Amino acid sequence: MLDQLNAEFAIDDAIHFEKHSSGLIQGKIATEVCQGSFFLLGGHVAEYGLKDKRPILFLSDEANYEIGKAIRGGVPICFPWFGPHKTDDSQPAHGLVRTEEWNVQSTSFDGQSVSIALGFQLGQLNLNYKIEFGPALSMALEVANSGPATTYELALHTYFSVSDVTQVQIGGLESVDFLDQLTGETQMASGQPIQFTEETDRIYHGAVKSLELVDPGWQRTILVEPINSQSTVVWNPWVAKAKRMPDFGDQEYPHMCCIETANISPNQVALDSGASHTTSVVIREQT
Ligand code: TA6
Repeated sequence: MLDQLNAEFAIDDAIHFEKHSSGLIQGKIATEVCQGSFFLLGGHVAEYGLKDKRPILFLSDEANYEIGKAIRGGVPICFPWFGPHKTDDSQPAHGLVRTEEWNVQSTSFDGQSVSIALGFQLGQLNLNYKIEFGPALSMALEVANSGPATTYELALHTYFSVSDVTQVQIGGLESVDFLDQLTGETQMASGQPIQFTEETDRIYHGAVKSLELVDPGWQRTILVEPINSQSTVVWNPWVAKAKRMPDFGDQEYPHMCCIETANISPNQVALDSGASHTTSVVIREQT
């Protein structure tokens, strides 16, 4: 399979496929502007950073790499539901597609950016995932419905690498109300940038044009531009939850936070028969 993938989709030194130490197939990207990688498992973007600069995405040293399990870090895809299943607790958290192998549909290279299209068919829903590794990381997940009208939730569950989570600020959500997932209560807009002082697990409901993750420790700002997203999730597990996650180091929580581009109930996506919807995000280091 690896030889066939490289024969069909590898491009010079820009993108090729290799077997990860776990045996999973990994796409590796290296260009004049950036480096990155993704796994066929879960259509999972795992790494991204500008050339010769710190990684922008976080990847746990304790992550699992096996079919049937989600990789801890990078950008897991939560679909067709977010979080626990609403009615059937025998179902896995965050849906059915982040633990299955996706297929490669196309690759291209324009001299600066590498574009990859991955696909997954989940019943009547055809997922077409366009990823671009370049001066920015852009991810666009189109869902096309070939069956009766239906609804779904989706999250591009992006893990960001930070110097010290107690020092960072997230701007852009100051005027948006949020559901505190830890208490189940809806909180009014804070009017302030988000800072982390404890376990934080919030779903902000409302479209935003752009967010900024300001990291004074590494003197950088990461810009996050959601498109067709009505929900944003902000998460850090902090001390106790970090200890409860076997695929996450106890001392990793200070070095990450999640800003997730999503459409989550009551902002789930409703798709008529024959319709499609694309949820996208563009992530770039501010220069
Ligand atoms: O996005 C935040 C969240 O829903 C948290 O509640 C936490 O469970 C996190 O996702 C990770 O979930 P996972 O199933 O990947 O361990």
